[in-house]
Amino acid sequence: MTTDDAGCGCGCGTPGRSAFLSIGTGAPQEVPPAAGGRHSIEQALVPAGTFTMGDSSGDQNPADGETPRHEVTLGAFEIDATSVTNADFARFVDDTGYRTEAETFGFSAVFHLAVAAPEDDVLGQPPGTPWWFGVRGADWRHPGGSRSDLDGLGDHPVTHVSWNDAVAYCSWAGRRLPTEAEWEYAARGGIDGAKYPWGDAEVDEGGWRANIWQGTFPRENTLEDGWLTTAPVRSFAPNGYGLWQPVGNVWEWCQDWFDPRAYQRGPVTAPAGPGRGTARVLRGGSYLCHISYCNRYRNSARSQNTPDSSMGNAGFRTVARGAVTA
Ligand SMILES: [Ca+2]
Ligand SMILES: [Ca+2]
Ligand SMILES: [Cu+2]
Repeated sequence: MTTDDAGCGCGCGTPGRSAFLSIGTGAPQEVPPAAGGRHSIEQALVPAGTFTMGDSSGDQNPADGETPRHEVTLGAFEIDATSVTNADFARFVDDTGYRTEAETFGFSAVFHLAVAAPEDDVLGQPPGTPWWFGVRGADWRHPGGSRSDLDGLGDHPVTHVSWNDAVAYCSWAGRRLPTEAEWEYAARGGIDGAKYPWGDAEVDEGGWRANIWQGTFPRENTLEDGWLTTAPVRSFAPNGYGLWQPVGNVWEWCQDWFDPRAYQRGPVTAPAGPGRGTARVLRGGSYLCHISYCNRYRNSARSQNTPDSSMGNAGFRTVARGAVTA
C-alpha cells in the first residue's frame, strides 16, 4: 500500500492527476470572493463540544494515521446536511462561468464499470489500480465520459471536482470547506467513539445504512444497497446531527493538508491541520468501499489526494464561515 500521490492505495482511493496522461494544462481561475452565490443546502447545527478524534474500533489503516486518539474541542458550527449536488454546482457554474480542473485538463478518473465513452477516450489505467481509467471528456457534467450526462442526477452529489474546484465553489457561496476535525465531529453525530455515524452496528445490519460496494471488488457489484455509483444525497438515514451520508456515497474534501503524523502534534482546540503539504484530506469513503477490502467508510478513516485531482467518487460539503452560537 502506498500513501504517496496515488490516493489511499485502497480500492476506492483514486490515483492522483499526475498518474494519468495529461493531455492539457489547467490554469487556476479567479472566482470573485464571496460573490453572494445562492447556496441553498439545508444546514445541520453541530453544537460546541469536545470529542475523541481518531480510531477507537481497532479497524484503522495504519499508514493513514488514524491514531493516536486525542481529545479535540470545537466551537459550534453549521455544516451542509448533504454534500453539494449537481444542481447546486450548476448554479455556481451558471453564475460564474467557472471551468473545473477536469475540464481544463481534459480528463478525469472514472471507475471502469461507470465508463460511458468511446474506447478512444480511455487514456489508460495507472498500474496498481487498473479499475481506474483516465477518461477524456469526463467531468462533473459527464460523470462517465462523453456519452453520459446528468439526466436524473440533479440530486446526486457533484463529482469530478478537485479540491481547488471545491474551494472555488466555497468562495462563490461565501463558505469554506470543513476542517478534518469538524468533519469527523459532525460525522459522529453526537455518539462518542463509535465506528460509524449511526453507532457500532455493522453497515449491513438491518438493511444497508450507507452506499458502499457489495460483491466482488472491482468486477461484480450485487447492488444490495441499490447503487453502483452515486445515490441521491438524501438516501439512507441522517445521523444524530442531521448529516446525510457522511460515510459512503462520495468521499468529501476537507480543508486540511494531509499528513499521517498530523494527530501527533496538532493543537487540540479547533485544529486546522498541518501548515503545508502536497495532498488534501478526503473523508468518509465512497460507493467503491468494500467491506472486506478497503474499510474506509468509517468516521475516523482518512484518505488524501493532490488538490488538482478529480474523480467520479469524490465531492464535498461546506461549512458556514465564522462562529455560530448554539
Ligand atoms: Ca452501492
Ligand atoms: Ca460521503
Ligand atoms: Cu474505500
